[in-house]
Amino acid sequence: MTTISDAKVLITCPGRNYVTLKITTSDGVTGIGDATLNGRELSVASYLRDHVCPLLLGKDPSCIERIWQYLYKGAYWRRGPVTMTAIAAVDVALWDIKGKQAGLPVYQLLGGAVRDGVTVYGQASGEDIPQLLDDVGRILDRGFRAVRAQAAVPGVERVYGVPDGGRTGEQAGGGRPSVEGWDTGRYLNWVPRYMATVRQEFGHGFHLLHDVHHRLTPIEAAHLGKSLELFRMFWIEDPTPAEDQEAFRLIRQHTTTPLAVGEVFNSIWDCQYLITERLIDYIRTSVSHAGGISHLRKILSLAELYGVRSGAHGAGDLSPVSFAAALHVDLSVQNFGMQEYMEHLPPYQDVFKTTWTFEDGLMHPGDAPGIGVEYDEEAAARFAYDPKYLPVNTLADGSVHDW
Ligand code: GCO
Ligand code: MG
Repeated sequence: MTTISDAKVLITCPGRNYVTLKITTSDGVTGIGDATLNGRELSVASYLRDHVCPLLLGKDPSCIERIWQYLYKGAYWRRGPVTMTAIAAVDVALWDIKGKQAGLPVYQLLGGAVRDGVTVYGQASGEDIPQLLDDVGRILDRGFRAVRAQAAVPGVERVYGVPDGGRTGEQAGGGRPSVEGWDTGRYLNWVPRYMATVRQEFGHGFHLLHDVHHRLTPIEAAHLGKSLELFRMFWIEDPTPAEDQEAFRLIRQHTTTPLAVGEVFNSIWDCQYLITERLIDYIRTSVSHAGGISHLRKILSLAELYGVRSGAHGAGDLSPVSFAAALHVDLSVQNFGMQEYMEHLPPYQDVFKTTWTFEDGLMHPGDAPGIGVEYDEEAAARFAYDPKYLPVNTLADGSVHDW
């Protein structure tokens, strides 16, 4: 019988930190999974290295669901971002192995493609409205069919989604977490103004999205949703901190702007209420933070019953392995909605050799057996781990606000 003969954790920082689990079988097949949890990387690395890798040795790598249940139920302590990211890394590595053994890309093992390609949204931002418009134009010129728009808010020093120094998607920094400020009133006043100019300038022939990043109260989110209705958003994302799920009922009673949530969720139990009560339109859990391909597929099957579509998180702090895995899932589920694409920062491609393609706004994971990403360990060794934190948000009186 083929068994797992090695499982090791690899940490590298080609532009940003990535943790990768590499599993090797007794007949020499390797598989990789993303274990990156931005700003808390070493806790997942330790969870895997100290508690999971030793348990994998000798197991049959073909039993993906059985190993998943063994790790989930066997730990006794359940859920949480660290546990579920670690389990996800094992799961994706095992799917990668199964694909390579079968000589098939993973999406074929999941039932095959239900669409030609995966619609992804590009990221546009600006320090002011002219800059934002330039950026939206640039993204549309590249062929994207969907754009997320985020602009700086006058009077607020730094705002989520507007890169400092032009490194789109990089928000973590060294030393102690940087402190950003927040002002809900200014934000609520400003967003409809810039969305109006985006639609005036570019029309309605593309999907427009926006990430609120958990910053509003339910009634403020309801107000934002109403004020954006004319601009027909594809979604507004994370309008409120989603621990309070009943809040979405209030938002929904007031607005027809579609709602997306879920990037900080890590299990089907976090999604169940919002889906079954039809309080959201898109569920944004990711492969790598929600238990891997096996678990995400269960979440999306539940969502399909209730007309909720997928919208997987695809920030640059999820490694190319995670992004490729998401493309395989997106291609194979009927209730796909939209995939975020935050384009990894160079020199990531020194370490991660990918096979995905982008054409005319659609992505495809490619037809290489497995996930379609190879990891260059020699190159990875050149980029040492670099501790970084996400920023913290405070209000004018110094109290901490959701970032
Ligand atoms: C998104 C997300 C990210 C997160 C990041 C945190 O929609 O892409 O909100 O930008 O902030 O993944 O590590
Ligand atoms: Mg987000």
